[in-house]
Amino acid sequence: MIKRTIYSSIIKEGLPDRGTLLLKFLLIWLCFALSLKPASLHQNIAEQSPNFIVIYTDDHRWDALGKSGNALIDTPNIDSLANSGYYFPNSFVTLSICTPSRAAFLTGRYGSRNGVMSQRQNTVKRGLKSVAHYFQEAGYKTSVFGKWHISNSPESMGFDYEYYFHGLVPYWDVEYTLNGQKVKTKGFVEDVTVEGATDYLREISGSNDPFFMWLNTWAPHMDEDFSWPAKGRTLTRYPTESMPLPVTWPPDFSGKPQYIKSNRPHQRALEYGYSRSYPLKSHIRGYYAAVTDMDAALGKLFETVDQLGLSENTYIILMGDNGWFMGEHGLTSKVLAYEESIRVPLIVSGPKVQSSESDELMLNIDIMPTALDLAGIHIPSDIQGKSFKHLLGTGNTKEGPWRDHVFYEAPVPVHGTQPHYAIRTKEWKLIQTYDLKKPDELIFEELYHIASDPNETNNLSMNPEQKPILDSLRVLLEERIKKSREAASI
Ligand SMILES: [Ca+2]
Repeated sequence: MIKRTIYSSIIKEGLPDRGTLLLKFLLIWLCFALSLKPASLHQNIAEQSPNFIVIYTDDHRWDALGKSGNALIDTPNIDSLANSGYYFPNSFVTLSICTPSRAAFLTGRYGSRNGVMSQRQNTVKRGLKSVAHYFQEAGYKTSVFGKWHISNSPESMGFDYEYYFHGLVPYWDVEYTLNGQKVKTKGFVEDVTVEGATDYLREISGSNDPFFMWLNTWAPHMDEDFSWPAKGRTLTRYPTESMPLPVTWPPDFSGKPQYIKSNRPHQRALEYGYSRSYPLKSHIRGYYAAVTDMDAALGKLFETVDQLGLSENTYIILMGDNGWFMGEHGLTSKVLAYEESIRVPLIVSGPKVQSSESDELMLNIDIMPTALDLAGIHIPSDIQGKSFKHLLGTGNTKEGPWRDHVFYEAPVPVHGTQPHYAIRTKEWKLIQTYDLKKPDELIFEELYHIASDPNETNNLSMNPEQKPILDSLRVLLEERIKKSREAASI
């Protein structure tokens, strides 16, 4: 078009002398350069693909975070991420245990669809692509750091760089695998993981390729000796006597399925000494200290992202893989469908993400479609999670209402649980427990009014006044259970 303008001006005015022609040409070239350079720069920035760092914290319950209102725990770096980004305090996992939660995140699907429903059923179904595959195909550098806990290899799940350890390890001097080679390390596991990730970021920061990084912490999961050997100076910040005891301690098992009393969920807590306050407080102290040490390590990661000038074009998404009972209802561990187990932190920070908070119900399977959506990559139609890009203030705000409930499935007995499922709305929760030997036979129901009873102390399932809400939640839950069972049998 520019060339055509020059040519037509020459035709119109006849052939000028060489000096005039040269001057005219230079003037036109100058106008061309001045008018187009800023536009093309702007275009480059707009077209630049965003980077992603997804942080999966291990056994990190939603309220082990300063931002959640917990005044005792120190998490300044994650709080700062939450304050600069979007915080979702009503976030849940599809199944509250490490291996299935990771498979759900990777595939955007429930365990009944992706094949991973316990530590033993730990292989993602053949042919299912992970979120990393989609980013890899879109030209992204894909990497994974820290804990890996499914039987499929990182490489087979779409990661082209790996620095990981598998499953249960100590907190200190962990052996990692770096792109297929065993590597001995010294120091606190989260410091080592973050150092690996920041070294990698420095290495690739000069590249034009965008990156998708999945960083998995190990803390605050218990170590292989069932303790939390955090740093000494961190432990001193949490005097054992000051640790808070749960509202639901000592436990009252009325209104709860009685098997949890005699099986591992409660028996293991007794082994830890939770019938007395001091051993329980001592565990809470260790857990809090481990969260604080993990937070400090993540602070170094955030600092490096800033130093490398990546902040403006990098989304940081942080989520817990599942929660953890700290004596609530006389329990330890996870899996069961109570809040402490299934509710986790979720934070999204990044380009154009508003500093805000939403009480919408989110799931770990939403991360995959949301990240793909933010990157402008096509979301596969059979993904069960939903993109919440429009909630972040970055795009379409005209989409319809968000989901009004989340479904939870734990059909395979894990750590002494029986098959159970739940529906959680903003106000209510219905849990159905099924017989161990006859998985179709309903043996117990729990209905909690979460809005007025967040500690799930009063089972309203036998209350005639709540029959209408019980019936409507039953319809929802039983429909979801039917679909889950159908998917699992495929
Ligand atoms: Ca976990």
